[in-house]
Amino acid sequence: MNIGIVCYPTFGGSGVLATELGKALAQKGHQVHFITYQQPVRLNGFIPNIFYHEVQVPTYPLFDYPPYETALASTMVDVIKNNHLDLLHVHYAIPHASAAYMAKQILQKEGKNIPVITTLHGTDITLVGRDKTYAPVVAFSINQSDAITAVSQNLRDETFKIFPIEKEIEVIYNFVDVERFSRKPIDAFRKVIAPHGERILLHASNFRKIKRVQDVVKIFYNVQKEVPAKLLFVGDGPERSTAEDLARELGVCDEVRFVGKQEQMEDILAIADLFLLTSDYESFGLAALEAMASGVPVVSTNAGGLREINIDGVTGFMSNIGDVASMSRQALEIIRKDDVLQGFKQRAAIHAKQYDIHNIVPQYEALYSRFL
Ligand code: GMT
Repeated sequence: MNIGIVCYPTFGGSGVLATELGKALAQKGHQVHFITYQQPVRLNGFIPNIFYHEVQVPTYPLFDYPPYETALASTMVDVIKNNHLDLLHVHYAIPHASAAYMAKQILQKEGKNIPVITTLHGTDITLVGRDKTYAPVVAFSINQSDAITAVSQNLRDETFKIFPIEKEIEVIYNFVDVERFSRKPIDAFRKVIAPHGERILLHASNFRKIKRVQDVVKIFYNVQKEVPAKLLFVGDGPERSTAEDLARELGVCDEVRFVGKQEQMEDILAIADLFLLTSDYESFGLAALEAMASGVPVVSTNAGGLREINIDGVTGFMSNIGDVASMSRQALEIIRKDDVLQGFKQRAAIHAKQYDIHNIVPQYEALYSRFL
């Protein structure tokens, strides 16, 4: 098949998932065309049947806001026509679903039908998408898609609650390349972070408000009082300085390290003992799944789709949003004793296998086949 993928090229989960999907499809022999404004972060190295088309957004003195959506729709039309694409798979509804609708209409006038599949990822529905500045366009363009998928049952249900959706939404869970994330820890790296064998706690995100990174610092503060530990923060974003300030205020900033945005998550996860995800909402929590695939148990909130992937008492624990005391107790229960920690690690790794790339990618291929 000849597939167009539209996504955000950044470190966010939707872009990561879309890029990994494209790479997996290319490995299976499909031609994949990425259409976005920047080379996706996980699209590294040369793969012969992957093509990258950059959306150029020319500026003009009249434009206070250069019209990206128009440039994207025009690029879609160009790429679809010149590369004979069979279908377009857009990730994250805003503005990808409406740009795809526009491209579809333009091509229809020229006698070409291009099926559009929209995958909903989370905040495009539950946070940004429902805002009245976007909602009518989001609802309309989702309804115009030939197929709609959501990355968890929770997100599917939320979408039906928030928007008057007229079509079925299929759940295709996010996936992880289990083999890639089953790395052995690099001892030298572990020693740099935890020179005295301290437990390593980890949080990775875009540091937006919804992630409640202050809760991560508070949990770590409680944990390190009882068990020697270090905290690694991966990623960057608006709340990073809040987390730094709090770590300083609580006197733990020497035990906390911010390593910024990282591409080699598998090497970092390989040295971690516990992943913390304290979000107000996660449609899925891809970062938590990558942690589990690396054999790292997860202490998280029970928000949104996290209930579907983190199994309480098996792969980690869950608590109500903001219940720092409970999450601190749970973290300690997991990391205090070696044998308990090993049990959680093993079960997390086993559980992640059901979301392996080899199980999920064929579900997308089956969906695509329906439109050919
Ligand atoms: O977590 C974010 O804020 C980034 C966001 C994105 O669109 O990149 O992530 C969303 O999509 C991921 C991939 O499907 C999910 O794993 C995340 O749970 C989801 N984030 C939220 O729902 C807040």
